[in-house]
Formats: sequence, C-alpha cells, structure tokens
Amino acid sequence: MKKVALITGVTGQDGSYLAEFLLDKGYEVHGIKRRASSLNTQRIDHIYQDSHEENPMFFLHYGDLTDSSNLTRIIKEVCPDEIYNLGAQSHVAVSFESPEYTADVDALGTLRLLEAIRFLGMEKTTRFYQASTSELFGEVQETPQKETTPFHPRSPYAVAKMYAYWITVNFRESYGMYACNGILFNHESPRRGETFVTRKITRALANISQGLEKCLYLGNMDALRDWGHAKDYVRMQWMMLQQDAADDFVIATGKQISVREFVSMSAKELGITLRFEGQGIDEVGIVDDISGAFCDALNEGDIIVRIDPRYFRPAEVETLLGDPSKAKDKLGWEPEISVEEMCAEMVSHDLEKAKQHAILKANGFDVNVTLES
Ligand code: NDP
Ligand code: GDR
Repeated sequence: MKKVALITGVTGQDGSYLAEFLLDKGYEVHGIKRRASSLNTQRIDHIYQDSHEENPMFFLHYGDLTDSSNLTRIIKEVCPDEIYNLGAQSHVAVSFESPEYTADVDALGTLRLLEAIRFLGMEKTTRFYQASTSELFGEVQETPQKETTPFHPRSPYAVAKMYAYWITVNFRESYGMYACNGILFNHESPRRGETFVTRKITRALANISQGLEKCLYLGNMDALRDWGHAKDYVRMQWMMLQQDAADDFVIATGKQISVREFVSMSAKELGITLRFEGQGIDEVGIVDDISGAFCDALNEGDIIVRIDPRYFRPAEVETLLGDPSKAKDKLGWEPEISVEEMCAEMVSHDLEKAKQHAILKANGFDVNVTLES
C-alpha cells in the first residue's frame, strides 16, 4: 500500500528536496503552503502536478502553522502516515526582529500539529518528525555536540525551537506517539534561501565576477559552522521515521569551517584568490590573483568583501560542530556530499544565473540583484 506523507514548509529548501525524495519512493505527498501575494512555489514547480492529471501523487494545501483549525482539517483530510514539520520562521537574525511571531510559528506551531494528531485519535498511526536544530546548543557546553550535550539557546529562534524539541519528546513520552527530533546542523544547497550566509556569499561573488555588484558585506566572519548538503539531510529525516522505535538524532558532518573560509572556497571556485587584511569591522577581502575565465569585471587589488556591523547579532553562536556517531551506528547514515562539493555546486548555479543577468543587462534590460540579509 502506498504511504501518505504531509510536509509543512514544503516550499522551503528542505521541503522541496524531501518532497522529491518521497515521490521517488512512491509516496503520495501533501504539502502545506502559505498564501502569499506573489508565487512562492519556485522550489517545487518542477514536481507540481495538476490535479487534473491522471493519478496525481503531489498535492498542495493552503495553510499556516499559526492556524490550528486549518492544520486539524488538513490532517483529517489527508490522513498521513508520516508528518514532517519543516515549516518555520527559520532565520536566526530575523528572530531577534520578530521574536513573538517566531515563537508562535516555531514553538506553538509544533504543539498545534501534535495536538491535532492527538485530537483526531491518530497518535498511534501517524509518525511525526520535528525539524530541530544545532542552534539549541548555542553557547556550546562541549565539543563536538551530540544528543546528550546540554542546550543553551542564544536567539528567540533557538528558544522557540527548544520548546518544539521538548514538546515533541513530551508527546512521545506521554501518549506513546512515534515522534522524533532530528537535531540538524546547518545544511545548504543551490536552493538555500538567499539571506543565509553561504548562499549570500556564493550569489554575491558570482554577481561580482560578472560586474553586477561591487562588494559583499558580511557580519561575523569568524563564526564556525558544520555545513552539510540538504539532500543528504532529508534522506536522514525519512530514515528517522522508519525505525522500530522513535528516537532523536544529531545530523552533521563532523567537520567545521569558518564563514571566512567559505568565502575563500567560493572565490576559488570562481578562479579568484582572496587575501584578508585588517581586523574586526575594518577587515576586508582583497583580490590577490585572478585565474577565472569569467572575472573580466575584476582587477587585482579590488576590495570585494567588507564587514557591515548591521549583520552582527545581539547574541552570536560562535562555533558549532556535530558528532553524528549515533546516526551512523544506529541508522547507517553518512553524508555523501562534502562541503567543497556543495560549495562548487552552489557557485556554479549562481554563476549561471549571474551570467544570464549580465547578458540581460548588457542588452539594456533592468536587472535587480540587490542582496539583503
Ligand atoms: P526555509 O526557510 O527554506 O523554509 C521554511 C518553510 O517554512 C518555507 O516553506 C516557509 O514558507 C514555511 N513557513 C514559514 N512560516 C510558516 C508559517 N507560519 N506557516 C507555515 N509555513 C511556514 O527552511 P529550511 O528548508 O532550510 O529548513 C527547514 C526546517 O529545518 C526549518 O524548520 C528550519 O528551522 C529547520 N532547520 C534548518 C536547518 C538548515 O540548516 N537549513 C538546520 C536545522 C534546522 P514560505 O516559502 O512561504 O516562506
Ligand atoms: P544560522 O545560519 O544562523 O547558523 O542558522 P546563517 O547562514 O544565517 O548564519 C551562519 C553564521 O554566519 C554568520 N554571518 C552571517 N549570517 C548571515 N545570515 N548574513 C551575513 O551577512 C553574515 N555574516 C556572518 C552568522 O552570524 C552566523 O554565525 C541556520 C538556519 O538555517 C537555522 O534555521 C538553522 O536552525 C541553523 O542554521 C542550524
């Protein structure tokens, strides 16, 4: 019998990869998307199926994690075997600007889903995956971080996700629900939102190489992260729901690099060697050498990276490094894509876009490539 999955956050990075993955496995996939004034389905347009097609396997429902009655109705209609709660206000810096909304969506939204499952009497038949995060570790208490490392969240986002983590554990313990947390470290891809740091970097450097922008402005370049590829991580989300008993797992690569190193890695992909000079807010990234075929707009000595204190956070998470041993031992999961391969894929994707924009611009079309974070 075919399985039915419901994904919140289906229009996001992970939601789109997970939907693809589950469709490939023969699932009937339902996704919840928010009503927006413009289209927000770019990441899933390629798998969209018109409901008039024969045997459609992919369905979209309007909904919002702040709306209990809507969530309850969708779950009742869809009757999912598995629910993946990926929907969230997922930007850490933005959570300092909108803390109450972040708590409503990320913390209470999770409770609303769990309560809907219970209210509908589906707690023994529907499995639940919660998108937990390495941000829970925040001010890290031990390195590397594993499932038993104490939490110390450092942002309204992380505090909201901490509630979501514990309410998921609580429903497992209280009602015997198959509910589990994937404590995922940062994962990226060409589909990563443009204001997260990796994508901001690959996009800006690609644009700079084409003369579409002059400089990349960043915040804390010393921050260290354990970056993996979203494709590897959604595979693990599914694996976590296929076990005999629900459990929580850290998903990470076990390697970390700094934001600065990611900038250098991306520049290298474009054939640019960068030299960093100065300290603190005066640090700059200078073009030291150019070998790339697509960097006509650049000269040696150009400053193409600067610090803008606007991107510093009220409380920063300086370092995160995960220990995925439990996932490896118990589930046989290992990441297949390295940070270098991921960076190359992102740069190549953004360079292609930048080249298209440059051609449009050269032919008199107005192209807006402004970056905000
Ligand atoms: P994205 O920001 O790319 O996607 C978030 C999704 O949530 C989007 O589909 C968005 O819709 C949707 N959403 C936002 N607000 C609401 C709401 N009020 N109601 C319903 N849906 C909403 O995130 P990712 O795909 O990168 O991450 C997926 C999940 O994993 C998130 O919960 C995130 O916090 C968590 N996570 C991510 C990590 C990462 O490194 N990527 C690491 C650890 C955890 P729209 O498209 O309309 O904006
Ligand atoms: P993060 O990802 O906060 O780890 O949350 P992000 O890419 O936003 O930041 C990573 C690190 O880079 C530093 N940084 C900047 N960040 C942004 N966005 N823009 C900048 O200009 C910039 N300059 C430096 C940040 O300060 C930070 O230290 C992501 C999200 O996907 C969460 O939803 C998820 O839970 C965690 O990863 C794990």
